Amino acid sequence: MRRISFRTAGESHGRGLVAILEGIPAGLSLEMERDVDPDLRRRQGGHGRGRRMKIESDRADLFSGVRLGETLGSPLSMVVWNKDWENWKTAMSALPPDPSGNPKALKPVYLPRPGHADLVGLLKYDRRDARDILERASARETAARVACGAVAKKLLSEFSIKIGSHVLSIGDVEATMPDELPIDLNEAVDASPTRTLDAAAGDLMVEAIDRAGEEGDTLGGIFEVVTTGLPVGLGSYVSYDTKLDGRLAAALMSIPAIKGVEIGAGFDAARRPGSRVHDPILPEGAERTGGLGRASNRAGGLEGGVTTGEPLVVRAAMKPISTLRKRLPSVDMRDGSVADAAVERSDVCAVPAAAVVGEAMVALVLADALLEKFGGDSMSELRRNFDGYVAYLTERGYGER
Ligand code: EPS
Repeated sequence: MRRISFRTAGESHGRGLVAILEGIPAGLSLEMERDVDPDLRRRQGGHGRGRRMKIESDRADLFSGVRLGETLGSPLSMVVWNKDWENWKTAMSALPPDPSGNPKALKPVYLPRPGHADLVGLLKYDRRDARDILERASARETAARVACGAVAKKLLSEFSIKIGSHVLSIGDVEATMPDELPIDLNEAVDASPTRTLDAAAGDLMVEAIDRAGEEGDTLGGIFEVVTTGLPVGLGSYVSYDTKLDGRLAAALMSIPAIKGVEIGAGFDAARRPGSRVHDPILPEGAERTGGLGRASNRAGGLEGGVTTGEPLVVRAAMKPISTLRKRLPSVDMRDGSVADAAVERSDVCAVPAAAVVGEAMVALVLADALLEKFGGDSMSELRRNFDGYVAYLTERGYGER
């Protein structure tokens, strides 16, 4: 990211998650309760979440960057406190352990879970206790990302750019998609326990999650993030690292457990002839698409790594969570003996929550691309630059230039 950058810190059962977000222009109206906390709540939901989500009620505690309801242009810092910290003060203490204390109170983990970062982390960082690894590798970190993403979303919403998500499949249960997506995607799916548009498939997803839970297993799935209102021209084809496809894919792949990303028709485009992939250009369309339109949107809103102004459609595939009560073979890292992997409290399925994290990552990439194209230290400057470009698109016309 060039214009926007963020960093998170914090362990799953430490005091809390910290987020620092830089690059938001001055003058953005921002209130945590109104603009950030609702997304933190949405991230906590979904059928298949574990007991931890009953302990937490995540909200963002703002430390800096906003005065009297508006951003200052300075770094924003936010903390999401972990309520569970109260139960982990001994195990997660920053102080050296009490030699006379009970070693079990430190909640060590010696049996790495296949699929988690436990084993690679133990070897890479030369630790004995996998708790040193899993506390940071935990997907709890995504709460801090969602806080940053919510601010990016607020910035984008000032330009009528809206981001929503929905779940396409969980395990082998696939939702059937309507021909047209609802205008407010989140409003349509947030009440569904699996955040899916197909109610019948949603019921089957709930059943599949319950069955997996009873069997001590876990389930992954696929979610889609859709952004509307984008102007043509964000991102660029000129260099590998300016292409928006790559920037979006990297951002989504950085979410824990994401193993695949598709844009538009994605992998399916590889199976079709070009005539059934590319989107015919039509001589009429919206202001933000330069007065031109498309007969279809199989490109998913990107051509040459640049936004076309059609809805941006990205999908991500999440593998099943790696903590299994149906334990897989592992090795005891104290003596090398064969033993079943450790079981930590965890979720059976977190695909609906991952979709909310996906929205956050897409928002951060798009806010970055928006500021890269239009610049501006203040919202008014950004607005002037944006409006000037849209005016150019409207007036551009055809023929000799
Ligand atoms: C999570 C918090 C964690 C897990 C989950 C995500 O809480 P705890 O470990 O206390 O149950 O529920 O983390 C994982 C699935 C993982 O593999 O690390 C959260 O806030 O999203």
